[in-house]
Amino acid sequence: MAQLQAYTPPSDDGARDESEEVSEWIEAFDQLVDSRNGFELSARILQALSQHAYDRGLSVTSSISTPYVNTIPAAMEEPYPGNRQWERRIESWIRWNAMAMVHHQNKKDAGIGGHISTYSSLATLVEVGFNHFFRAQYGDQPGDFIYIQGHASPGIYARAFLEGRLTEQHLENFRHELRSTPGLSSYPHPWLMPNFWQFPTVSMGISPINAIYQARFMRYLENRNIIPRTPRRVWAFVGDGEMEEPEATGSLTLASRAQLDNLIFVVNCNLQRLDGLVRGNGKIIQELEAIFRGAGWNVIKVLWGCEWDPLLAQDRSGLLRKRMEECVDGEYQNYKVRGGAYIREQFFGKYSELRELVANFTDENLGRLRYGGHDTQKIYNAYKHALEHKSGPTVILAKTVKGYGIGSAEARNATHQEKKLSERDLQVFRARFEIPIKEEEAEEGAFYRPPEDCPEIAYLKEQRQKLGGYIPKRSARPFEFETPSLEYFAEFLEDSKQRPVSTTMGFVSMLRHLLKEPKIGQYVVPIVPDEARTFGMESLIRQVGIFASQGQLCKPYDRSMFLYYREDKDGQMLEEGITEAGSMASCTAAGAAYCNYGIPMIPFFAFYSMFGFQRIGDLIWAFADARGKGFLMGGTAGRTTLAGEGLQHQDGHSHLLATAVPTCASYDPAYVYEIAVIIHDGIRRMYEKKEDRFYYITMYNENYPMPALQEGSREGILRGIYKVRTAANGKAIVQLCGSGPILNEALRAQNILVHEYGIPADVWSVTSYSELRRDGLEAERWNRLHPDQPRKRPYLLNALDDAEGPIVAATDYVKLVPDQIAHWLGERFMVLGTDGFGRSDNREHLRKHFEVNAEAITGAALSGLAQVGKFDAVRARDALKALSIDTEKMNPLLA
Ligand SMILES: Cc1ncc(C[n+]2csc(CCOP(=O)(O)OP(=O)(O)O)c2C)c(N)n1
Ligand SMILES: [Mg+2]
Repeated sequence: MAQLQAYTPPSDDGARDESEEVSEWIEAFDQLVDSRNGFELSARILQALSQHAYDRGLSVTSSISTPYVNTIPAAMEEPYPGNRQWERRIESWIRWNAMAMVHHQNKKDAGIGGHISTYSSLATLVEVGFNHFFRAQYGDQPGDFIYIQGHASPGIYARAFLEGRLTEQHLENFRHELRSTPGLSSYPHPWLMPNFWQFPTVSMGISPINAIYQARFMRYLENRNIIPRTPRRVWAFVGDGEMEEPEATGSLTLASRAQLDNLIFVVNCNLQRLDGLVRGNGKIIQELEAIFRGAGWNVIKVLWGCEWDPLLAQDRSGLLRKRMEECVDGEYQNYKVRGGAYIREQFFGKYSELRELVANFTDENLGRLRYGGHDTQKIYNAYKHALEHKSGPTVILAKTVKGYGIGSAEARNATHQEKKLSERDLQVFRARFEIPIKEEEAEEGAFYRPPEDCPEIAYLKEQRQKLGGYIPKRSARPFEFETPSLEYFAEFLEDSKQRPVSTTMGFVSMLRHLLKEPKIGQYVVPIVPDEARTFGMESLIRQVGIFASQGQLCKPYDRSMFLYYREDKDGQMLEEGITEAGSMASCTAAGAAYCNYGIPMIPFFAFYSMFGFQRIGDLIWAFADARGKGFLMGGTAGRTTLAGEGLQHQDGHSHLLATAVPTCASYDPAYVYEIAVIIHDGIRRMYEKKEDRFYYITMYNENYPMPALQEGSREGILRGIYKVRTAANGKAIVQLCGSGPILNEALRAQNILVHEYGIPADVWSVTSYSELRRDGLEAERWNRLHPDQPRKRPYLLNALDDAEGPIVAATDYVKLVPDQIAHWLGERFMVLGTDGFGRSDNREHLRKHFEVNAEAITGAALSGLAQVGKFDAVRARDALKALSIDTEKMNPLLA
């Protein structure tokens, strides 16, 4: 079994020839390995030797990547347990149907798209999983979670077709989701196929990070005894190109730190991405190995198929290994594109000894030397090892060919974009995979449906039965849920007794209180990306502890203090460190747990609002696709309320981004009781009423006395607008709207207007412009579609009812946020907002700069009144001066 690595002696002329000495050492070592228990023993001895060499001052750096051969030597493999012949046929039929689905649709509807080459490289990797590994359930517990490369969806549909779960009509309607018959979505989207897909994966990098945090969240639920511990695994099939995304590698060390042996990555290393090679001048597999090993993962390389085993066994000189090592991916691509004769010349031909090694091979046979990722035996053994590996995650780096089996497109740079096959390619495909359909049918790209009673289909079904059923499958597991009554939040509905507090403080107390709720407290998951102290959440750390998979391995220095930094095996809080992306992935695992585990976990993910939607918007989009529930809490919100921090920190637009997510209800509350009402109702709607939605709520760090909830305001708070202070002296002739702390500026403006200018104004708190807009658009749509029916009126107009005069809306967000309702208010509506880059200064100066302070609101109200002839224009001009408004100053938009 022992192999000599090609050894290069030092180039020095006078140096002795060391190769013999090296051979002797290797031989002795081989004897040790071959002795009884020698395998483990020799590994330990090597380690001890390496430590000793280091102590003696020798610089023996241990390489982070291993030779370019399979990690599991052939001699250690177990035989394949399945019926290879049937499995090969099944796989071939799936390959054909997957290809036909895309081909077909693009012939019918040019440009509709779809992918052939990704699945053709992935097929064997997933088929071995479907036939032997992926469990659909563990007793009454959910089974494995499988994240599949999004672009491989046709293959997954094609399998479900053979399983009898999808009909031919489904396949006919791949990417035709808007027809009267059932359609199939382009990629895995739980929103679109809620009974099929569990995890959205198609945006590159989202799947790897979500898979890691899913596996971690599984441990969290187990450690907290919310679900029983099972051997359940998270499998993530990802592309080698996809691994370039920062999200894909950014959280790898968490997986090893948290010892996630429930996590298996399979990287489909077809060496190519969309445009061409991932690493043409290097080797992506070696690079990935180094990254994963460096991050503490167990790495299994599956590079070479069984045909290579005898060649490697004869490679006494190590030249074959050397050749494998020295070729870069660009050359490996060449071999696949150009075929056997080229391989003989360029790969083996470089060394006469290697040319000799394959002298008996025909060119055709050389062309058929498979890579490991297409060899069931190699894949099976890799998966088996991965399952047996304890105390950490495993990655399988499987070498494959992109476009495998697709005649003229195999391994070519353009293969990713291949949508239609030529007649010739279809025939080649048919012949190569022995598809039992007629030539004419093949030309059409017809689907192949095997007879229901053929042994292959019986086998396929039986294998799935043994593993607990079909997968992927999304089924909303039923759960009981009772929302606590609003009285449970009573203390937050009262005033703060003149004590100045911030909405953030109010929220944190509410969260602490909710965590103690006897029934649902256990389901609450506070998540922070290293911002607990920023939000005053440190008391939570002590109250519920931070989840640490191994507990706290040291006695913290502050142990004697009341609020010490408590980490625990069953800690309830997820302190993710500085990773908003990771925190969002945790939020995603928690927010979809109601479905994946049947447990109504309620995430509260609190983050710096500037680093939320703007930074991790795509993860939030995927969260919505996954029908995620929970609360995103944007802290230190507002471009002028977060004082001092300046341009990169002051958020004035997250609400705009949140508005675009269909299932996200975004609120910008001014008072603690508003937050209490919104959270209470949110919990009820999401978990009791089972609505698939989530909330974005901004919270601020400005302290001011909080008033109490007034009777009759609840509906307005939830729907987006309600009156907080009616004009004291007579009927208001101008309306002032404020959100968040800017509501205080509106209230101050109300005083100035009445005391300095004798103008009565009403003040409204607008908790959500986007909810108002959605409601308005809904009414409008209904009216448009039902011209003969009585017209519906948007809630906004009902709320404002006979409110008179100009309406001035001031926000700590950009003007487009209030502008969402401009449409219904016409010229009456005047908007003040914080468009432009932030500045480091205090609130007073920031609000003056952005023209959202009480003076700016007063000035706008007077201007507006002057325009409609209700206030003298010259007096208005003078008022602006009196209010210290610099009318000639540069627009803050570009200042
Ligand atoms: C975030 C993101 N950027 C770009 C794309 C477009 N895209 C789709 S597939 C692909 C290449 C994928 O390469 P790889 O991950 O190696 O998968 P393969 O198809 O080779 O298996 C790209 C860039 C995307 N889906 N998501
Ligand atoms: Mg690839």
